[in-house]
Amino acid sequence: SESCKKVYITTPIYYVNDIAHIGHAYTTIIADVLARYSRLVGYDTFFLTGTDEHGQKIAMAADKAGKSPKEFTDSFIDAYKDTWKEFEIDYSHFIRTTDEYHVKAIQQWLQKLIDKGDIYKSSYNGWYCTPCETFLSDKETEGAPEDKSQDGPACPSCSRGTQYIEEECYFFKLSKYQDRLLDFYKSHPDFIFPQERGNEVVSFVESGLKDLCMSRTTVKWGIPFPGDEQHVAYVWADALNNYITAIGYLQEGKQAEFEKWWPANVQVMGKDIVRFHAVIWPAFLMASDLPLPEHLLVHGWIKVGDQKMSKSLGNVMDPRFLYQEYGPDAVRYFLTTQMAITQDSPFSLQDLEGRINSDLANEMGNLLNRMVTLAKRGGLDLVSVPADWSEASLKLQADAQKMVKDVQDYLDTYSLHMAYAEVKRFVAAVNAYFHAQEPWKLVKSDPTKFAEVISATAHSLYVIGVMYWPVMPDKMQ
Ligand code: ME8
Repeated sequence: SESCKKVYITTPIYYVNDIAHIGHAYTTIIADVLARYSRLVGYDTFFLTGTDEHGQKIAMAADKAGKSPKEFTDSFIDAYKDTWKEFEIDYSHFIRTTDEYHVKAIQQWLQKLIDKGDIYKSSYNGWYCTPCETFLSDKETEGAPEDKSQDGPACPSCSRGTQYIEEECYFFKLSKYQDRLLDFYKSHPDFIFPQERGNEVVSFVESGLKDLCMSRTTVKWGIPFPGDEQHVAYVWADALNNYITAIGYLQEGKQAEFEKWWPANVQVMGKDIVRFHAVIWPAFLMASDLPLPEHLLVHGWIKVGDQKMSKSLGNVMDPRFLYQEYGPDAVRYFLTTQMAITQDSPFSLQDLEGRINSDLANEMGNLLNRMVTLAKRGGLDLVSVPADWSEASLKLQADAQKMVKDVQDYLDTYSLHMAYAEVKRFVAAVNAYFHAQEPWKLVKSDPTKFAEVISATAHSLYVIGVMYWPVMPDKMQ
């Protein structure tokens, strides 16, 4: 039955060269809202998040801090977990790519693809962006300098300089999967939300895929390649597979668990990494004879001015400050209901405070307080269901039912801000109802009618509390 349906939701695994910032919190909160909603509906839900700990970028940051890479990444894990706890992130499992089960499974997976002939040894030369851990395509390196010791062309994703690398490496036959990928996009038009992001992916794949370098010899911090320890796995080959190793892939005694959860129903991420998830990841899965995820939910960037908020740009907001200043629920409310997932959105404390004051305090909080205060004044301890509902109350009830349906429809297509705009609209409708009924007059003149108005208002607030619970689990409880 529907209620037995399973739902598997993931976030990206974040690089641990620092503590989490609000961009990471944004993605993780969106995923948590979806996971809580899914549990609320009654689905059997698994929610995965974690950390991406290998690769050149982490190794360089560790070096700078004078620590070994593992000591370095270890030093951030508690802070990550504490931040998620503070923000009421109720994940089912937290994966670290340094976890032994993951390392072993990746080595087995690489061997599987080597045996199949989808991974072969050759050599690579080209430009590399370390902050993004990305090889630039031919098109992206047009106009590269003759002198390879200089910084190369700007990375198309982060705009920073790239470095020339030339080394022996193992390749994955990505080009082999080009046609199958294009067929898949065509037959699954709702694979990527929002659809525009899907169009970009299709034209990228249509422009031609080259085989992907899967190993590095000049980087030491990574998973050793099976049978060739000079090489470590390219960090994305290691990282993307976390989504399957976390639920038991290639681990003894875990086949049933793996088959229960895979494929993922929705994988949440920022638009910076959509190419990895919409091209490389499905190709890996095809090569492994595994089904593809149902949906990728791709959100825009949180910006400061017109720049992306990012650790390497040094303009990040610390979620711990927001937690202390505003508490988790208000921040979750702001991030998931006031920012359109489809767009880049500026983040400002002024906007956040504005929403707290108007939506949460004035509209919802005041309504609740006034209702409770009046109920007490009228001696009502228990909100009972009256024998007769007035026309206005019945209208409010119909409105509540429509709101619930609309929220479900929007959430089914991951339009969080549209969904919660419906709840907000209903809060306004309850306010209008409450004021029009003038219960402060009825409390003396007509106790029966008074009890009915309080009951309708209280029931409406209950519905609002349930619908907002995935967003504000603490306050709504
Ligand atoms: O890319 N606005 O890790 P990462 C919105 N390890 N979201 C933002 C953001 C911003 N300003 N900044 C970061 C990696 N994010 C890889 C992923 S997955 C197999 C490997 C969020 O630490 C957003 O979800 O750079 C983005 O995709 C992610 O953090 C990148 O995190």
